Amino acid sequence: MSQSSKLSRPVVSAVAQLGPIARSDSRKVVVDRMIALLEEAKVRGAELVVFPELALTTFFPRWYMEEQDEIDTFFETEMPGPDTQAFFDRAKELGIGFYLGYAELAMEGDTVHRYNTSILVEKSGEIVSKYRKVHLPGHFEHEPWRPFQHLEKRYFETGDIGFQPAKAFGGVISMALCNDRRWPEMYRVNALRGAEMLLLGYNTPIHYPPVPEHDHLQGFHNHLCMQAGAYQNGMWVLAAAKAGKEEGCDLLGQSCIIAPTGEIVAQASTLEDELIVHVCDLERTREIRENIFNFALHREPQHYGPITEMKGPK
Ligand code: CDT
Repeated sequence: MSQSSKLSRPVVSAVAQLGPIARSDSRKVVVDRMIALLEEAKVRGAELVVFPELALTTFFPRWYMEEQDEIDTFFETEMPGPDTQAFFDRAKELGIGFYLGYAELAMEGDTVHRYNTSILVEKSGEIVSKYRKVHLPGHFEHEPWRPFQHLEKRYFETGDIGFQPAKAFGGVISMALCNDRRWPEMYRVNALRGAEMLLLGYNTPIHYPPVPEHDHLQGFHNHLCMQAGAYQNGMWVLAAAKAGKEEGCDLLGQSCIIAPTGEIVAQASTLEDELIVHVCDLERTREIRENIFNFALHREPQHYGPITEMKGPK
């Protein structure tokens, strides 16, 4: 045991994987399922529950839609709003905080913005931070050759907040959404800003139409990038999937909790609504950060210029 591991800052944390959500499912149907998971989390002692990306609806970027009114039915104009207030209320009654992903329609003056968003809510019910997805995957235009679309680039703007960890749950907590987990810069920026735990939700189709020869690697790549991000930055990573066959599209499960050593310490074993729980000691970040990845001692940022100066290779 290292000296630092004698200290303990536990956060009893849960990841709430959701099974498929039908296009016809109302917000109430989904919120009721999520409340059931909150209640299970309470019984199992959790104080923080992580829900998936775009948790309140089916993963709508799989369809090309021309009518903005139709697209906007998948967005929330307020949070909490009439459909989500019951969820906030129940979480507060239970004394549980949560991470929730949803499609956000934000008005700035007369301008409408649409983001793929997550919020972090403390046990008190207060929204302590908001994140808007930075790495939007997929394509802008309708591509009828695909068996399903991935139109995040069309339906959302790139997030304008960046990576801003917040003080919460007795530590420093950051957020990301789905495709962000594949980008090492996301973990490093959050770690440099002091994040000890990263929360993220995802919707990952097993079939990747542009490179189908990688379909059998979806599960491997999912864990590979998050385990590497956890270890190389000495942070906990908690990842919640929307899983299973949703409107004919198979979505990856494998929701998990990863320790700062890169080890998976809990993993979902179904493609349905499922809760996994682990006591995450935030002091365990020190095993890594004071040793192998002691940033202040070992980083050499004078050699990292292209990371921020260049978008791609010249
Ligand atoms: N939602 C999301 O970001 N999904 C992507 C799918 C692969 S890119 C089309 C992901 O990175 O899992």
